[in-house]
Amino acid sequence: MSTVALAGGIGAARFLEGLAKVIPPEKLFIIGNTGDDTEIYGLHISPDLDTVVYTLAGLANPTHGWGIADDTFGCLGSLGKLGAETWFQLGDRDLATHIFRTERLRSGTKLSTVTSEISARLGVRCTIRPMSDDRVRTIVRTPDGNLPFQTYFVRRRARDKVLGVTFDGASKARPAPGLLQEIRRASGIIFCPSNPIISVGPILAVPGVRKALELRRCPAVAISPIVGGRALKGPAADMMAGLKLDVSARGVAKIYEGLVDVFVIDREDADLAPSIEELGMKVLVMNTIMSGMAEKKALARAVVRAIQKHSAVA
Ligand code: FO1
Repeated sequence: MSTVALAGGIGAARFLEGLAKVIPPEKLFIIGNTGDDTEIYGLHISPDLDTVVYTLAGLANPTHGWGIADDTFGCLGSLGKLGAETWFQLGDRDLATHIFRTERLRSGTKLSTVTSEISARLGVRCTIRPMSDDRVRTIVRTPDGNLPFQTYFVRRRARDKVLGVTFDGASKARPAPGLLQEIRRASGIIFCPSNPIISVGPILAVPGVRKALELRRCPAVAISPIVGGRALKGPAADMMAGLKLDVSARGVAKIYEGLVDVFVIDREDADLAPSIEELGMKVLVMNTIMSGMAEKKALARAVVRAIQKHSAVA
């Protein structure tokens, strides 16, 4: 039996780094968001999958959280001189991953297989599975029109007002191989501290995933990515405000209503605990700011303990 984790990018990767040190990594099945995948220079980029893989492989750029540490940008510089657009920072070593992935996909290999190949070859012992092998793309509705996620987020620096978010292709996407079975057989389910709208939202939009989580036979624990009304990383707070959602840990808990048994909030938000418990969840209050490995492991240990405790009660 595995622990199944639903993951976006940087926040999830940091948490998973700790988790993979407190449980056997072979028992960790990570479901990754592919809604923010994109095609650049004809290459298939899977930013969230790569962020998780690079982090667990110990290769991630510590400053950005995405990309590879100490990467160089020679290829991007040359592309710029040729007049190509270079708003998406693709490092030379990172490009090798995208070239490898794209070549394998073009030869008919599924994204889930390529992801397993990349992670195994980089020394990652957990399973990292895209939510689907089918194409799903997050589209952000703004006053300037519908923008593909990376255009909204990187090219336009997340400055547009968010009027809505949709997941193009999600309604016809099939869950990746083994994904629903892993959720059904899991000993614990974890919603990583990721953006509930654009990171976990696309995973839940894949037909069958939400239902499997609702029918879970094990405890599910979520960690709030919002602390003190601010996002730990990325545009979650602005997005939630644009969508007229309550920008707080309770707002995140509300999105996960019916899917989660224990909700982890930061000490700073302790006063929200009673109103979150009204949603039918137990609340765990602790430090959720992962400033170093000690904090990552402490948070992971607390989540694992919450799963064990809740399994004993259920
Ligand atoms: N994020 C940025 O803010 N600027 C970039 O130029 C950028 C490049 C990039 C390249 C590869 C990759 O895997 C991720 C990259 N990211 C970049 C991060 C990415 O856009 C976001 O973190 C995720 O899509 C949101 O989870």
